[in-house]
Amino acid sequence: MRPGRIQEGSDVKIASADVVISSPGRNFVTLVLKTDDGLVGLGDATVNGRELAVASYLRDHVAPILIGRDAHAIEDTWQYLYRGAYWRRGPITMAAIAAVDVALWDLKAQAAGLPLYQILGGRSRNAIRAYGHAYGTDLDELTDSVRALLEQGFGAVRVQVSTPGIGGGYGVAEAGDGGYEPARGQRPVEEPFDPGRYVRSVPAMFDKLRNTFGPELDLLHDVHHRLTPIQAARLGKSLEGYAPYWLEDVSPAENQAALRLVRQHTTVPLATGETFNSVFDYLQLFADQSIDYVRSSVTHAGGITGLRRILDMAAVGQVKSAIHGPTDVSPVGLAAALHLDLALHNFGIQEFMQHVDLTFEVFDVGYSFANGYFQPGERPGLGVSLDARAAERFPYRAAYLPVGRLLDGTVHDW
Ligand code: CS2
Ligand code: MG
Repeated sequence: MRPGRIQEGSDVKIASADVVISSPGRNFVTLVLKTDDGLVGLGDATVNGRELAVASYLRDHVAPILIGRDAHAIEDTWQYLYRGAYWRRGPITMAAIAAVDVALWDLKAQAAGLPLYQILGGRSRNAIRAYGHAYGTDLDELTDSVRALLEQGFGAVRVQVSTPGIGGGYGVAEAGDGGYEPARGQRPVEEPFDPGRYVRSVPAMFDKLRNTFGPELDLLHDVHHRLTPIQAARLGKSLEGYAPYWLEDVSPAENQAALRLVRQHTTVPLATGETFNSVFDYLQLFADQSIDYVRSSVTHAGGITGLRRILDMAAVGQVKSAIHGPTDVSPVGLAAALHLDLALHNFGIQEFMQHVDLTFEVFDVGYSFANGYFQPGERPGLGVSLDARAAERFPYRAAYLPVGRLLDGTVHDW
């Protein structure tokens, strides 16, 4: 064997790598890998609002060097794309690597004739607990929205309400709009934010919900990166009596030291990481024990291989998973999360935002949800297939996430 060249391996090769961009309800980028023995593996590469950048990365720079590679060499291919690019990390690169990684895991599990969770170590639990999303423009609307989720069987609910006097508010649908997680329009819409009013309004929301629903219901809240560390610390302290399940993304966490400050002031559990894409984004957070939940998605954190690396490191400090599951992660990305959720030891909870019916005209899924819990299903591999003909009926539509502004017009984190 010549040094530096891997010659051993399986004789199953990657025969083709195609990128499908479709918009059944919202934009999705899907990588379709085929092997020379006829299997088809899928990977999600959707980066909300920047979809075409990942599609080009895959089509122009990854597909040509994947063809002919050993389809079973998952770790080697991950390292080949990560180290081989020289330019490491970042959401576009890591979503592209994730798509390849998940498609290869899908192929390997199909080749074994097993659902993916079986080759990730098998079941560590019977079912996967998920949280749903409730919201309202006022507290009465929010209460009705929570009630509707309780009827669907959820025992954990993310709660978001418009800030009085400002309107809008992260995670709240505007009247008639139908969507509370918008990516819409040829240009971003702009939304106002006022930290003072927001921080004063959140305890009132928790007060109402605890009084209405009692102590058993798990209540989660997403701050969406909008506060300074000291504002976040104050918010956390003011909520302790209501025992939130967590506060998410209290401040922009690319400054990892910010969460150390928040942690010193409050015992409210903290979750972060949906915008992270590498284990290196978490090093200080783990060393400081500043967080309780890892929010990265399979899709944006380098696939099953990348996310598992993060979650194994998290486990050392008893930090648990809370895999990101917004609707901008496709059913392929969600399925990958569910297989990992079932196999992980340090599972915490899974986010479930619920894709619209149109999405399932393109993606046929084997996972299911009932009474607050998911099952990834027993189909071989990920258990998801893509109808390429149907995908053609839903061409890409430019759609952007909103931009936040303070009341004086300063651009703020959205
Ligand atoms: C949100 C996300 O799921 C969440 O917790 O923060 O929905 C996020 O806003 C989107 O993924 C942005 O594309
Ligand atoms: Mg979030």
